[in-house]
Amino acid sequence: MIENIIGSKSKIAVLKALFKEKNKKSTTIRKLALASATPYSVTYRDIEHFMKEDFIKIKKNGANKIISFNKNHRLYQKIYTLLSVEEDIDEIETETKPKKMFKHKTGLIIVHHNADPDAIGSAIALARGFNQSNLKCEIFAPGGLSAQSKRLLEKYPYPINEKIKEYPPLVFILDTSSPEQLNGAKIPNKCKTIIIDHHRPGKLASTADMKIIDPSAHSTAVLVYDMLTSAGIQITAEIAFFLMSAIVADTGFFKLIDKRDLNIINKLIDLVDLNDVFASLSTRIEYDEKIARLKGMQKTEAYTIKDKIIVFSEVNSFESKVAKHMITSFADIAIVENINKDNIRISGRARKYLEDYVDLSLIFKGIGKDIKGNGGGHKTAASANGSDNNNREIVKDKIKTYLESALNGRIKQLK
Ligand SMILES: [Mn+2]
Repeated sequence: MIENIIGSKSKIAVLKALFKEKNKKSTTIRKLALASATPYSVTYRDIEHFMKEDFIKIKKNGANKIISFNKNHRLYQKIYTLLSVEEDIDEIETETKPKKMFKHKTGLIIVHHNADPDAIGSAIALARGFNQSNLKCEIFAPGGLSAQSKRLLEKYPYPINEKIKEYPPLVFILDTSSPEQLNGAKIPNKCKTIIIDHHRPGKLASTADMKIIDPSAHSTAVLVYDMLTSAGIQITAEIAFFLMSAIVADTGFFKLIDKRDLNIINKLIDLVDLNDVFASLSTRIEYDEKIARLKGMQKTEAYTIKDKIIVFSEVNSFESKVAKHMITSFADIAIVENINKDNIRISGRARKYLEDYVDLSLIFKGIGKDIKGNGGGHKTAASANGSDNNNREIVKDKIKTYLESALNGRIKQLK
């Protein structure tokens, strides 16, 4: 019975290794274990089994056991043919050389303006991966990089061009397909363009020569991962770092995650230290903004309407960021002014859950006129700019009155 000889995965692996070695004069169990990627003890057990079946012979040579086939075994030819044929197929499938994906030798990868970790991480992973298949790509970021993206490059530096002299014949567009996102960069018509993106198709999609556009993907990085692995490109630690950073960023630190993300994360996780990824992506606040936040806190005037906390404050810069910071830490509604000699800016923020009760855009439209300027925005985020800062008390009273009616309660100062 043939299954007596090749009845398990390990037996097949060991025999295949043995067939490979058969033209050599001798082999040992240790060598076979290595060649078949099978544990020594399992290899030993299988070899003993083959010996009992009289499929192989073992001679001792000092401490080593020398193994040879019993070519007279009635199944020898059958098994040899079977495993050698399969071996050829195996070799094709596990060929380590990456497939040549494009006939071109040079290409360009363009990313959208203020390139985020998904755009830049995908671009570098693609460039590094293509390099293994002999396509050299430069990266072009016509509208610069975001602060987070710059920090990714501290871990693995990579040259990013903010200007280029000439377009190569092959151009990849990553994480966007809208020309407006390319900061005025014009790709010549003669170039072949390939779009890899997870947003809804923009204008460039209609003229692209090839497009991998999948709005159901959470990041461009997962599309790049699929492209690289299907071409047999090896995912190095560097490629894994950039892809993982892109996935972490675009899933909001794993908040929005699907099976596809999880599968890829699972493949990447052994190659990356997630702490490095998190450290690179963590938000850092500039010194000037920290000072603005601190000053904003010191000048806070706090009120309550029932259980809601409303704060008014003033700063010299970063008024919208200070207001946002306040509603994420202690306030329900924050109104922050930025007063200069000849202009005034006011920023208002409310916690998201209040959008059914207040509409800051309404009140800010009105106060825009009081400060001789304009105002508007959304229900929970609005602003006004003007040139007249003499009506500040009127503005404050208007906001208070509006909030009393919107939140249906009396406003009281908190002391
Ligand atoms: Mn993205």
